[in-house]
Amino acid sequence: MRFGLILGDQLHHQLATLKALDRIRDVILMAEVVEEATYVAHHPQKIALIFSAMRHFAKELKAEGWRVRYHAFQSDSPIRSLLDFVESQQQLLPVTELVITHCGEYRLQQQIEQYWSQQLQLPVQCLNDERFFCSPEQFRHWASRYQTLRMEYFYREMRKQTGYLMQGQQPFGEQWNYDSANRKTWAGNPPLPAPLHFEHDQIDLDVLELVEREFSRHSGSLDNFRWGTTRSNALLALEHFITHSLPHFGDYQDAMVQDSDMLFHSLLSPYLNCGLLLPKEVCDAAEAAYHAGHAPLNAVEGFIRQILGWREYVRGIYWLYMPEYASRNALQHSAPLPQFYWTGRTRMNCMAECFRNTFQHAYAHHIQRLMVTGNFALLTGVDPQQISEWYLAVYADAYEWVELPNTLGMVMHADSGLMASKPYAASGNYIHKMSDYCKHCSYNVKTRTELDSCPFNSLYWYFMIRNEAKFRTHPRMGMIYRQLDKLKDRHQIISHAQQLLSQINEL
Ligand code: FAD
Ligand code: DLZ
Ligand code: SF4
Repeated sequence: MRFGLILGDQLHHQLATLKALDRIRDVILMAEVVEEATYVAHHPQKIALIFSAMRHFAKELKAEGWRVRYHAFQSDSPIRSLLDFVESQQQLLPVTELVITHCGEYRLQQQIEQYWSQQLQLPVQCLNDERFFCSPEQFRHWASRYQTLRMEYFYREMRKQTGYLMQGQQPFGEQWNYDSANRKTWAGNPPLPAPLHFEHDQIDLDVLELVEREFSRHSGSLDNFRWGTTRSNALLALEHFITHSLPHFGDYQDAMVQDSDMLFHSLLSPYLNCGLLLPKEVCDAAEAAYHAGHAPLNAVEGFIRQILGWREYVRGIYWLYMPEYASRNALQHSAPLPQFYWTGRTRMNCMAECFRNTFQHAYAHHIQRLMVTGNFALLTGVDPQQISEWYLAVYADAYEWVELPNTLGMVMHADSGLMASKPYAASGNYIHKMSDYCKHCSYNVKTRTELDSCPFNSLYWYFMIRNEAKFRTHPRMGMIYRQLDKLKDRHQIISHAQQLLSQINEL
């Protein structure tokens, strides 16, 4: 008899573990455990989504004839970790081997490789995770051929490999990337799709009650929990996105709007990351919408690029450079994370809006993460590990393999430009251009050094001044430094920014 351990982010019926095992002879193990639920202070909605999706998945496996041993969460249980659970089952059943699919996170994969087999006195077989388009080995091979690992070149290879939006070796529309067409602001038209709500069944209700009781000290509210927790609901979410939002996804991809939390984004990342959806079926559905004339090329290309390009690329970077990647800090940032990242209370309206979305829905769309909360952490020199822990905790889709490269590489420029050739630093002007947040803010986005000036403005220039030695000669940043040279209030900017940094929790 073999055990197959299935993790909370491996909830797919075609998982390699299930394909390798025999439903009559072998036993599936699944466990809700303290160690996984608390290695960061996960948003309660993230825990509820994972526990409920795990319970539904276990029920489906049983209905298909699998033998499943499931450990439901108990805070006082002696079973604290996944290893404890495997050990406890080993006492009860004559097991000869443990089979797992490669973990998403380095932390757990290392534990398994380093000591599980020895501690259990059991062979452990680790299978490749076939849910992705590109394996870590394939990515390593791709990376070995390039000096700089730009996403765009990786993406083009993946387009050729999969044939998405391709005519032979050439892209549809003769252009690989329609990003420049995807920068519109949104002022009420076209209307936003109605958000999708899923009825809670008894499993959801039990889990919501459990999470409320056990994890209420974690930041974030359960009140607006509206994630689907089964594969069939995740498929409905996919259909809802393709029908209502995909046609506008491209145009408004970078827009931000007061009180509009999702705009035309898909909200599919939590399902993709926990296994309820496969990236291939999501890209297939988007491409089919293009061929059916339902969505334009800029939208479909933009969407497929996020999944086939960015998502696969960040996973490749993660496995190529871990564990050393996690401690990178090229700009030597060490400031503590401001308290308002956990409370959401700040007078900066753009930040408050992103925090509201985050804590109400365990969600924020990409540009909120990158250009508002991320940009602020970059400008204020927050310790990359602290901001990284925050992103890993607060989103329903957060797993280290995708969160870490986005945070260290895209947001914090902590990997010396490995992922992003220049830092994504921006002043209030960018936020003003891409959103209506500044209209609702008590700070003034037009000034730099007044008492009520937008903090992003002086902090932006102070960041450029602090890092002048690194960036002045950067080929894509020359214009910024030419602008800086023309500023007459450089000294005031420095003292204003220093003043803000000294009382950052008051902003
Ligand atoms: P959409 O805008 O609808 O995009 C479609 C899909 O493309 C997403 O579902 C996602 O699977 C994929 N995608 C888009 N952008 C990225 C990207 N940069 N990297 C990887 N996949 C991408 N995404 C996560 O899935 N988990 C994380 O923990 C995570 N942490 C992030 C941290 C930071 C600091 C930043 C800047 C981005 C992070 N992202 C993360 C990427 C991105 O913000 C989310 O994937 C996206 O906001 C999820 O919302 P959506 O499903 O509505 O995405
Ligand atoms: C994120 C998460 C949480 C909150 N809880 C569990 C759990 O109790 N049991 C489980 O198997 N998985 C959980 N997960 C997902 C794991 O953390 C994830 O599988 C690992 O980080 C490896 O990617
Ligand atoms: Fe944000 Fe500045 Fe605009 Fe206020 S004025 S919303 S702080 S960018």
